[in-house]
Amino acid sequence: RSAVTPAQPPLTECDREPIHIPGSIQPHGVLLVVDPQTRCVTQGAGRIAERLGVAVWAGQPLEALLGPVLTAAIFSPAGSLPRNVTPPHATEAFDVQLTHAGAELLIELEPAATPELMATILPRLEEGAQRFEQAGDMQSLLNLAAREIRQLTGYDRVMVYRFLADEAGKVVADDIAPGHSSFLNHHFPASDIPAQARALYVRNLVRVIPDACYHPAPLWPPRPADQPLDMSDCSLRSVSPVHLRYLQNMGVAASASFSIVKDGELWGLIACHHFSPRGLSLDVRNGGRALCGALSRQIRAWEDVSIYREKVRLQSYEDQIAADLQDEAAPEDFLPGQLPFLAEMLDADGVALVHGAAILQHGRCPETAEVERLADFALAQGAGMVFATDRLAGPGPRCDSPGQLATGLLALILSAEERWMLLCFRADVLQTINWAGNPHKAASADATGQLNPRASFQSWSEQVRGGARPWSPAEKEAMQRLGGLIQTAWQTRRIRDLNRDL
Ligand code: BLA
Repeated sequence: RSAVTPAQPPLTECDREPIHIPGSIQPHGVLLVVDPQTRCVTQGAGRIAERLGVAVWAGQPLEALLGPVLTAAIFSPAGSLPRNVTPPHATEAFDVQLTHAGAELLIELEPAATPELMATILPRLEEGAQRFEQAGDMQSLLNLAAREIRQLTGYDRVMVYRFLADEAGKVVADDIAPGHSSFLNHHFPASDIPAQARALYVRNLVRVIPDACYHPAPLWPPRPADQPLDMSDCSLRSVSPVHLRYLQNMGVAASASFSIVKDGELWGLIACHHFSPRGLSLDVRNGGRALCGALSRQIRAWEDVSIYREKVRLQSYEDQIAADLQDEAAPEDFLPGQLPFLAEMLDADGVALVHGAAILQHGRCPETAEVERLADFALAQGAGMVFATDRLAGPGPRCDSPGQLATGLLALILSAEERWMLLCFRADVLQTINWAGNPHKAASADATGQLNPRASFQSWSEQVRGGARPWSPAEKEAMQRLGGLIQTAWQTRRIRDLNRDL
C-alpha cells in the first residue's frame, strides 16, 4: 500500500489514559500497601493469603506476614533489602522491592531469581559495557545492544527503538531468535507509546509484562475514587488494556522494555518480545537497566563525535573565507564568487545573494519572485542575524513553486539598511516510510467508545513530504560567525575608505 499524505496529527485520546493509577497489579507477584506509622497492611493486591500462607492479611501488622527480619530491613533507613527470602508461612521465595506513594509504603513481592543467576549476570554486564565502548560506530553499538539484551533476557525478539523528531519511532537495530519476523527500519506512530507513557518511562526505566493475557488483580479493599493509589514506580503496575490488546494483535505473549535516557530525555527504548509467557527477575531487570545506562553514555559519545566532526568540517570552510577576506577582498565583491563554495559548506541545494534590488543565485533556488518574498520575510524576522527554518510550508511564507520546492531556509542578514543578505535553501525531502501497519488507523473506537489499537502490523509504505533536512546548531552557528567575519571585513574597509577620503 502506498499514499502521499502529510504527517498525521497526534491521537490525544491515547495520551489521556491515567496509566499510573490502574487500581490493580499484574498477578505474577503480590503488592502490600503499608501505613508506615502503624506498620500495618492497609491494602493489597494479588493472591496474598495463598502465597504468604496466612488466613487474614488486611489490617495485619506487616511483621505477621513477612516476619521480623524482613520487616526490620524494610523499615531500616539505609539498609538494602535481602534477596531470595521466604516469609515465615510461605512456601516460595521472593525478591522484594520497596517504593513510596505519598506517605504510603508499597512492598512488592515477586518470585525470587535463583542465586546463581546473579553470579552469571555481573561478569556479563561488565563485558557488555566494555564491548559497547569498543564499538566502531553508532550502528555497531546499537546492534551490540540488541544482542546483549537478548542474551541477558532470553527474549525472542529484541529491538532498539529510537524516537524521531515527531515522536514517532523506528526500529534501528534488532536481534531475533531464528524463525521470527523483524520490524527492522519500520516506523511506528507516536500514539503507540503515548505521551504520558513516555514521561513515565523517563522516571521508571524498566517494565515487564510476563503474560499479555493476564487478568489484573485489583487492590483490595477498594479506596475512595478521589484517592487513587499512584503506582508510577511499581513494577507490578497493571498495564493499559489498549496496550495489552496491541501486544495480542502483534502475536506477542510477553513484553519488556528498557528506557534509553540521554540528557534527561527518552532517546529510545529497547523493546523485547517473547512468543510465550516469560518474566524477568529483579536482577535481570537491574542488569538490563545498567546496560542501558552504559549504552546511553556511548550513544552520547557517538553523537558528540559526529557534532565534533561537523564543527571541524565547517571550521575549515570558515578559515578559508577568513583568509580570503584578510587578503583585502571587499566582501561585496568577494561574496558573489563564493556561492558554490557556500552551498557546499552549508550543504544547501541553492544559495541566493540579495543586495538591494540585485539577486544572484546558484543551484536549486525558488523562482526570483519567491526569493524576493523570502528576503522580505527574513528581514522582517529582525533581531537575530540568522534565521532558520526547515518547514517554510508551515507557519510563515509558503514556498512551493513547481519543481523548485524549497522548504528549508537559512538566512543571514548582512545589512538591513542595504537589504543585503545571504539565503540558503534546502529542498523538501520526499521520503518513503515503511510503517508497521497503517499509522492513520493506529486506533479506532468501538461502539462503547473504547479505543482499540490497530490489528495489523503488516508493512504499509507511505510517501511523506518530510520538510527539508533541518539546519544543525553547528551550521547555524557557522552562518552566524560567517556574518561576523563579513561584517568586520566590511566595516574595516569602510573606515579605511573614509579615512582615505578625508
Ligand atoms: C505502552 N507501547 C507501550 C510500550 C511499548 C509500546 C514498548 C511499553 C510497554 C511495554 O514494554 O510493552 C510500543 N512496542 C511498542 C512499539 C514497538 C514495540 C512501538 O515493540 C515496536 C517495535 N498503544 C496504541 C494505541 C494506544 C496505545 C493506539 O497502539 C492508545 C490509544 C497506548 N501503549 C499505550 C499505552 C501504553 C503503551 C497507554 C502504556 C502501557 C503502560 O505502561 O501501562
